[in-house]
Amino acid sequence: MKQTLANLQTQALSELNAACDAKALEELRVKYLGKKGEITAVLRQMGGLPADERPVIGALANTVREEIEAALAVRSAAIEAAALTERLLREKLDVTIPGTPVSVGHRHPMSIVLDEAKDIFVGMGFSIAEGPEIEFATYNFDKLNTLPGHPARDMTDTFYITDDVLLRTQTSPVQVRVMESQKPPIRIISPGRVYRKDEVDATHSPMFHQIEGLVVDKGITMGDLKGTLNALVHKLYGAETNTRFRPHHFPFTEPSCEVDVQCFVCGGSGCRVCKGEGWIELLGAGMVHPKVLAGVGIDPEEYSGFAFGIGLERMTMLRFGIDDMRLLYENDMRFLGQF
Ligand code: 2U9
Repeated sequence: MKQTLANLQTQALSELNAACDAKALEELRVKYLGKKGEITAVLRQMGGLPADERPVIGALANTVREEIEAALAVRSAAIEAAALTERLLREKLDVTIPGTPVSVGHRHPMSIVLDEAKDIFVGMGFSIAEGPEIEFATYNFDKLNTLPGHPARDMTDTFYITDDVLLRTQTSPVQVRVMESQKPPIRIISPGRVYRKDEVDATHSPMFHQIEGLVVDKGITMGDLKGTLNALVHKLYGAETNTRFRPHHFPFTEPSCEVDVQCFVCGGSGCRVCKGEGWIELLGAGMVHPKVLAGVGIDPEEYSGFAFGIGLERMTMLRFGIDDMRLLYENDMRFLGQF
């Protein structure tokens, strides 16, 4: 029986060394160490041995079992290591292959120009004010010296919700609300959406955006207005750009003006962008009407102020050379992706 066990060990170790995968190893484990395996078979025959030989054979059988278990573990580790090496060689990772591009969005051209304008005004000490797009007619018109009967109040120009409530036609009611709640000095810009009953074409839309500004303090003059707006134009279109202040009329400012910039494309000689004029109309402005100041409880004898209004769409179109306003609203990524 000793010989049988010795033969079993030799045979098992040689078969284990020849095994080349986990499945073959498991079959060998069952064959030699399993419940119906070879070692168990030897132990079963021990009943027929003389009593003094049994412990000797039992101990030998255990030793053989341990040897086979140890060899199994060694072989199993070797097979696993070989499999890992083979896998690492097969699954080479090429870190130089370009990744899948992630498409990153960016700001709308109007947001780019708005952010730029905000930076310029904040740099000059202005704060940014906002207010409701649905307004009372009093705030949109009466408090801005635009009294009943004025053509701007007409049903054909303004979106009325009721007789007294409307979609604001300008952001000026925001400035009125600020003046009612804050004492001068006031330096604010109010960017936002406004609504007018205009037919859609290349330069009109029933919804567009304005940036309006207001400064109220003691001793504010037309010189402050010109200095501030010239600073804006120089930052936007270059320090060499000339401006032209033409007299105009607005009910809420007196005196009022329109401000043109010398064409930054042709330098004033006349081209497609300035339509041969040499000048481009950019914004409207003026000294806040004394009646508007008095209406919000600011004494026009003590304080004066200037105000201005710019169309953001117009600013954006001039800035990027866009010739049709509708392109700004269509969300066509082929167009928007260019800015
Ligand atoms: C208060 C007093 C006065 C705001 C002003 C303009 C001139 C102006 C237009 C520019 C192009 C509107 O977007 S547009 O169509 N705006 O010309 N706006 S002065 O004056 C104010 C505002 C608030 C209390």
